[in-house]
Amino acid sequence: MESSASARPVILLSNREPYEHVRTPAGVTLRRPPGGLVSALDPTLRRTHGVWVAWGSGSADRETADAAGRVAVPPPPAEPMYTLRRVWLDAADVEGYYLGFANSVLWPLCHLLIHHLQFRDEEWARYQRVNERFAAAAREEVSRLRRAGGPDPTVWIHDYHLALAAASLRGTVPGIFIHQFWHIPFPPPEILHLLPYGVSEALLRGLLGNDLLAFHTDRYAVNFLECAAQLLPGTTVDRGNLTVQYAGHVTSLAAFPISIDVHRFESLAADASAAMAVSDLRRRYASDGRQLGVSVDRVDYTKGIPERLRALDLLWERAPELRGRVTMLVVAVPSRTELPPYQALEEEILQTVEAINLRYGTSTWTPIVYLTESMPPSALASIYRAADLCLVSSLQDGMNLVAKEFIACQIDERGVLVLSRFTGAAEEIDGAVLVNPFNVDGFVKGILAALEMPAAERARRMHAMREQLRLATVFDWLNAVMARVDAMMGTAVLADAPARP
Ligand code: GDG
Repeated sequence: MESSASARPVILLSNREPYEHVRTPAGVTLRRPPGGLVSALDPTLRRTHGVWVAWGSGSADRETADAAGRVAVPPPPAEPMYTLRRVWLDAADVEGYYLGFANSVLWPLCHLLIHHLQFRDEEWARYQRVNERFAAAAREEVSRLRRAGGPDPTVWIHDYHLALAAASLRGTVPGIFIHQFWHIPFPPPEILHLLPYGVSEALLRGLLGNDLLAFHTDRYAVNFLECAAQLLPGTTVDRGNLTVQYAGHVTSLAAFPISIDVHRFESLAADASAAMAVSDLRRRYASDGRQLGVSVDRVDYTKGIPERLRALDLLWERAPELRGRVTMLVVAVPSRTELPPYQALEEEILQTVEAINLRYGTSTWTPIVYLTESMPPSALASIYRAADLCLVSSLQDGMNLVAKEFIACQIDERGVLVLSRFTGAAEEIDGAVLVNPFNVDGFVKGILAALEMPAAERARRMHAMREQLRLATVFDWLNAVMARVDAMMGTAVLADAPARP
């Protein structure tokens, strides 16, 4: 249907770009971020010949784009299908907008880890300016597409880096449908209230520029609604319908739990080379009845990595008979390494791993195998498939895709998922062993329950989780968002139509 949102060009705004050009000794090469989100959104942009507006972060991004920062993607030899519009940030922008306000204010605040919160006026000012620049780029792209004729585009903004873009666009591009997906938790009012006067209001006003504002769970949507009700004078909220009215405009709130490309992970795990890697991993780490535990994270204080290591330490201290019975493969890829809390965390993890290995390790057993190199998805899939248990211990996590990747790759249905109850995934998935990472004794009990779980019970739970996941892939998520946009645009058109006699 020509007028449906799914047929309209999408102008997508996100901090990270889907194609990055980097200069290497061998010349300019193209890099694609490994995440499932880009692979899910890319087909939508291709199908609708849309525009992706993002920070041009690659070292060769400028020389591969035109004067306005546009580059047709996918690049040759593939047939170009949509436009990547790069937004240029200088070092001070990256410092203030990205490392500063986005990752040292909004990130800790939304994850309720407020001792990491570092607010600075200059960074807030940069954040505002960069958001304005993203909005200006999107505005130009809307005008360009409108001049070219065809159906009107919709604008889809992603995440906490761009909290102010929607209101800026709404004020200057009338009649455009704008929606945003917030990938991390949204905090309750007393936490958002910790921001200086004016800042929380500005953030709420920015997000209320959206027609639809979506989160992973109802809980985050309700938190947003309560923040608007309590912290932004002049709002009218409807708790039943999850809407917020402000300055004559209504924003609908919704929950769409994100997922992964389940089929891709299943295929990677079932591949012949994966089968070889799995036998190799099991021979090395899980022979003679020994179990293999895994964890995969970006090194981030929200992921509860030290808490996980402390629980393992306590497990081996209290149950000496389990020494040598389980090996833990910890994949922890450094991220945001420019920021001091992330550097300190990396150091803390390394020291704790070394101390545990020194305390319990023997000539034939290393308790924790610590891997910090980013690995290709095929290697991850083998690790997930080989594992007897997977530990996800986030202190707070919007969704957590690792939990879903583990389930998808468990094609032998031998593994147990030990999952923090503070993840969006825990609110959706039925069949994991839920733990509270702040309660070390309970966490140890959870790991013990997983280690001792009989094979039949493991298979039953994993089978159920795999079935559930197959019905909720990232494409289902995408379709659900688009269907909601369609429904809302249909409603808007009907509301504007003259009354029939
Ligand atoms: C945010 C929210 C929400 C990790 N190491 C490697 C690697 N990874 C991949 C994993 C997974 C991804 O990184 C991490 O995703 P998460 O969902 O766990 O966490 P965030 O990065 O914090 O993502 C989160 C998500 O947005 C989506 O909305 O679920 O709550 O915080 O896909 O596999 N991938 C590869 N090699 C590695 O070494 N290839």
